Amino acid sequence: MKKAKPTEKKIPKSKNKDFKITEEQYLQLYYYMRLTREFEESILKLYRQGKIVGGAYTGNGNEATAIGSAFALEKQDYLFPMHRDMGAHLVKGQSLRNLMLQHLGRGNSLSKGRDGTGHYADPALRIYGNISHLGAMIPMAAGVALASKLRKENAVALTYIGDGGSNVGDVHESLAMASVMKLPMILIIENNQFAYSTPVSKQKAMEKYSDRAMGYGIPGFTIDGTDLELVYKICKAAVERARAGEGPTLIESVTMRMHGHSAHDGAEYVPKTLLVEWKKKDPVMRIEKLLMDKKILTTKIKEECEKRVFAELEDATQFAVDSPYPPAEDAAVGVYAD
Ligand SMILES: Cc1ncc(C[n+]2csc(CCOP(=O)(O)OP(=O)(O)O)c2C)c(N)n1
Ligand SMILES: [Mg+2]
Repeated sequence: MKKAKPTEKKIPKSKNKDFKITEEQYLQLYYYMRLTREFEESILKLYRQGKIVGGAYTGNGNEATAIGSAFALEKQDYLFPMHRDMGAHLVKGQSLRNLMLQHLGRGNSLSKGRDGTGHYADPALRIYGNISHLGAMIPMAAGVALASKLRKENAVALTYIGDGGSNVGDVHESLAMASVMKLPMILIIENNQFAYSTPVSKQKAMEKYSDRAMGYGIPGFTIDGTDLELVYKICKAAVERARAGEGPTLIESVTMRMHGHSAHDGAEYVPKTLLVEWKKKDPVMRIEKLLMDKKILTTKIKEECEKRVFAELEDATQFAVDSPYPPAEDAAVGVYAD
């Protein structure tokens, strides 16, 4: 039997850019990393105070993947984030107030209090938040990529799926269609070692999730998802390829789900050694160290950034807590088509 060709690993060369990150961009990235981490910590606190009903998810460990990938998009591009990608919402322009209202289920939230977390759509920002049914978002992204191509919008659709969710049939169908039609779509498989309590070793027979790309005839990469620069550069190359009409890219981002599946899950099934190992690669710590080493970040800039993050969070939290729940008589409004 012919040996399978390994998937591509290096960042593809760009005709016109080397994807250099400017100092200003580095500082923006750092701000989004800190904001995302602190926002999700606030969500956990609000959950424990009984102010959030349902689930409270975090992307702790996944911040570089969410932020680095969304940072590669332009305004006209479409984002379909998953439940670990809060940073992507923020980078694409979603306000902290809207995200807080959404999590607290308020009547003036984007889903008008009918759902929480990232379950909303904001067509103006071209953000279509996670659909609960794992896998169902990928055909949406492929469909939008097709519509956008037909409209000659020059836009790209970026979406994500977990290691577990990647096994759902919809994902295969969408990739089959997107690859043959050369749709401007990018799929990031967030391999965070677990799907709820199921480890990846019980989910796949192949070595890497990116090996699947070969079956679709598209480029596939497996990258360290805690490396913000690497995530950004690979995604920028994939965006460029998609925009040039060359079709989709599959990126496996390897990370660790540092918290339980949701706030109720103590994750006792996760070996502690795994968490200790991955803690050393904490993506927020990594970018902070990198920027300190590059002398882009100073103690003063770091403190200013923290002050800004905490002030913005306080404002958003207060605004959401003070906002009303939806009126009971509106429960069925907007649920069915007229
Ligand atoms: C089709 C489907 N099956 C099951 C679920 C319940 N469910 C929600 S999240 C989850 C685990 C997902 O794991 P993974 O895709 O690896 O993403 P992660 O939560 O690890 O980021 C499950 C089983 C669902 N939402 N949709
Ligand atoms: Mg997972």
